[in-house]
Amino acid sequence: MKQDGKIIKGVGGKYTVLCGGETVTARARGVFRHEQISPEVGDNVTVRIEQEGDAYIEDIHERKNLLIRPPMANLDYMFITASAAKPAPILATLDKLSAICVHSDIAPVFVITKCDLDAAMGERLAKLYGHSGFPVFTLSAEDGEGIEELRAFLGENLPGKTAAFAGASGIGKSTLLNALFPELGLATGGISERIARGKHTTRHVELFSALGGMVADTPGFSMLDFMRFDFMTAEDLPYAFPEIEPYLGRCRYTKCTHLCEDGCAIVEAVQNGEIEPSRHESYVELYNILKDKKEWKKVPH
Ligand SMILES: Nc1nc2c(ncn2[C@@H]2O[C@H](COP(=O)(O)OP(=O)(O)OP(=O)(O)O)[C@@H](O)[C@H]2O)c(=O)[nH]1
Ligand SMILES: [Mg+2]
Ligand SMILES: [Zn+2]
Repeated sequence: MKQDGKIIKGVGGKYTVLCGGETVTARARGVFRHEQISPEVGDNVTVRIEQEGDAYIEDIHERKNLLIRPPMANLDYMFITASAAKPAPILATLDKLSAICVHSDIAPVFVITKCDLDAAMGERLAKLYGHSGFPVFTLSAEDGEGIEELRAFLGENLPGKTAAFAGASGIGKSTLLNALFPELGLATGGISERIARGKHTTRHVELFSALGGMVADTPGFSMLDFMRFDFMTAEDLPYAFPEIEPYLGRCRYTKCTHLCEDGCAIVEAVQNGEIEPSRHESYVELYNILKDKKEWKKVPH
């Protein structure tokens, strides 16, 4: 018997596939390994269920997109989550993740948690990312502030779609998902006080059905996770920054790289306060990583 479904979890080569209302535990067929494709959470698949009850993923349907971190396929929304404090937000990481999402046709939404700890930082980040053209939610799972607004956004946008919450370890992704959807009962962890870092409490990506769509909790990033960045070419990069795109074509030199050239419309927009300086700094950092790369190379995973 064959059934179509969606992978909601994958641990140690065993995949949980949601087929209709039922879950099936399936293994991947060996053929995927030869093809260097591995099934990922979010994949739409065909499962073959044998008479003895063993189930195999037989086919992975065409993907809309695929991310390495978090390892997921077919995302529509990414809730890029950062905390106002403990651990402090790292803008370069947030900008990398948003660039990867835009490039992959995933709509980024910024969520700033723990605003009870540092409301001013929450406001600063909201202004920064709001000005850069993204939806932003500031909230606190501790006192409930801002949770209803995010729930309303999800109620409107999640039906029929797949979303993930991603960001550094310890910023409160699982705590927030529990506040939004108490029935999930996700494990949450503390913060190591000495270094103010998370403890990697969430170990696996898992998709949950909610509000007529699907939403994933994901393991927090560590400091090293975003070292590589070869998902696109330097030519693609300006299009991965929505606030830069409107200025393209207005620079003095047609081959402008928008780093610091005279007559660069983007550099001018930074100087005029139209583009946020930290966003341009991230653009420059990513450009320098990508500039020697000639063509897009598929990253094995
Ligand atoms: N003050 C405050 N603390 C919070 C808030 N949200 C979460 N926390 C605390 O932050 C710590 C980490 O929360 P988690 O939800 O486990 O963080 P996570 O992002 O899921 O972490 P990983 O699973 O490691 O990626 C816990 O001690 C939470 O109680 C908040 O809004 N305010
Ligand atoms: Mg977690
Ligand atoms: Zn330019």
